[in-house]
Amino acid sequence: MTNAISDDAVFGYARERYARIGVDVEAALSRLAAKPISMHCWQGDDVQGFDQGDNPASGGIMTTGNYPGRARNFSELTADFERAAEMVPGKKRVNLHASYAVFTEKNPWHDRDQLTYEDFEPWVAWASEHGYGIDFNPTFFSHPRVDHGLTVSSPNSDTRAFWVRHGLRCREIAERIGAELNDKVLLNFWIPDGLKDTPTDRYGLRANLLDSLSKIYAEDAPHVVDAFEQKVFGLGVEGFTVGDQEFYEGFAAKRGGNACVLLDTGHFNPTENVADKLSALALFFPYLPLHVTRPMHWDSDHVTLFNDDLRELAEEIVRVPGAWEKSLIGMDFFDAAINRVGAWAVGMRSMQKALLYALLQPVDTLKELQNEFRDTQKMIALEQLKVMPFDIVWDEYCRREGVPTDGELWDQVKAYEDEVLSKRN
Ligand code: RNT
Ligand code: ZN
Repeated sequence: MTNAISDDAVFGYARERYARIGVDVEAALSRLAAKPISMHCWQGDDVQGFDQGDNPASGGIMTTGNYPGRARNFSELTADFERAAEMVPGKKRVNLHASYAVFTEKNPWHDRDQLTYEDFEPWVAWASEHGYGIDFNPTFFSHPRVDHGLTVSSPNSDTRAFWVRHGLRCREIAERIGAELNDKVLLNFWIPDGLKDTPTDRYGLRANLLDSLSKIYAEDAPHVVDAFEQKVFGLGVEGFTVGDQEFYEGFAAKRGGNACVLLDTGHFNPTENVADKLSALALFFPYLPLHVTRPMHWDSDHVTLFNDDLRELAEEIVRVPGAWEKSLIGMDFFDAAINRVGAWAVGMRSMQKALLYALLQPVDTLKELQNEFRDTQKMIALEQLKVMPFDIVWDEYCRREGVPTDGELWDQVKAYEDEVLSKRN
C-alpha cells in the first residue's frame, strides 16, 4: 500500500502545529538525540550476573517470570543488548554491575573483594566499539557474604571488611574505566542492608554504614560521580532499611565534590512524587542521577511506560534550570515474563518519548502563566499539549535515528525471538 500523503508532508504539518504554540520541533529533536540514556545490562538476564552460577537474584530484589531466551553469558548478553539498542533512538550508555565481571580460562573466577579492571576489559572494549559510555555499580546482593540481610553495616567486622573491599575495588574500577574512556562514570551504590522486623538499634547499623562509607570514599576519584540510592524497603527486609534518603542526602552533601543521591522511581512510598524531588536536589547537588522504573504496588520493576509519572519526571528534567545537563538518566527494570529484548526496547523508548513530550512544550510561556497567576490559562495550555500531534514527531524522530517506529517494533522483536532467543534453553 502506498501512502496518499508522504511522511515528510505529515511531519511538516505537525511541525507547523507546534510552531503555532511557540515550539521549535527541530531544536527539540536535536537536543533529544544528543542526550544519553544509560541502558542497564541486567534486563537481559534477570539480574543474575556471571559470578554466582545459575542462581536467581536475591538480597531484597526478585525477578518474576520465565519467558524463554534469558542471556546466559557475556556474548549472549551483549548480542541481546545490541539488538535492543538498535531499536532505540538516541545516544546510549551501558550500565554495568560488578556481578557481570567476565571470567575466562585465563582470568579465572575470583570473589567480589578481589575484582580488578581486567575483569571488565571485555565490556570496555565492546562499549568503545559501539560508542557507549559506561556506568558502574557495586553488587551488594545475590552473594553468600550477605549476612542476615547486611553487608557494610553488619555488626560482624569480617562481613563489613569484605564488603568495604568490594566497594573500594568497584570505585577503583569505575575510576579506571573513566580514565580509559576519558569520561565520567556514574558509580551508584545501592546497599540493600536492612532488617526483616522492627529494629532495636537503628543507630548502630547506620553508624556502621557511615564508618564503612568513610573508608570506601577516603580517596578522590575524579572520573567518578559517586551516587547513593536509598530505598523504603526490600523483600525480606521490610522492617528497616539502613540507607534511607536522610542518611544518603546527609552523607553526599557533607562529602561534597561529585557526591549525590540517585532517585529510583520505584523506591519511595507510593504517594510520593519522585518528579517533585528534582528541583530541590538541583539546588544542592551537581548531578541528578535517576533509575527509571515502573513500580506496581511495590518496587516491582515493571517495564517503564510512557505514563503520567514518566511524563512529569521528564518535564522536570526539561523545566528545572540545569537539570537537562545534571540528570544522569538510567533505566532500572527487569521483567522475565515477556520477551526481554522487547522489554528493553519498550522501556528505553518510553524514556525517549517522555523527554520528547517534555521538549515539545513552550516552557517559558508555561512558567510565565504560573508566575503571573494566570491559572485557568495554564490549565488550558496543559490540556492542549496532551492532544498535540505528538505521534507524528515521534515517528519522524525514529525514522531519522534509523530505528523502527512503534508500528514496526513488534515485527523486529519477533524476528530476533525466532532467530535467536527461542533457540536458547
Ligand atoms: C534495587 C535497586 C537497584 C537494582 C539494580 C540491579 O531495588 O533499584 O538499583 O535494581 O542495581
Ligand atoms: Zn534502582
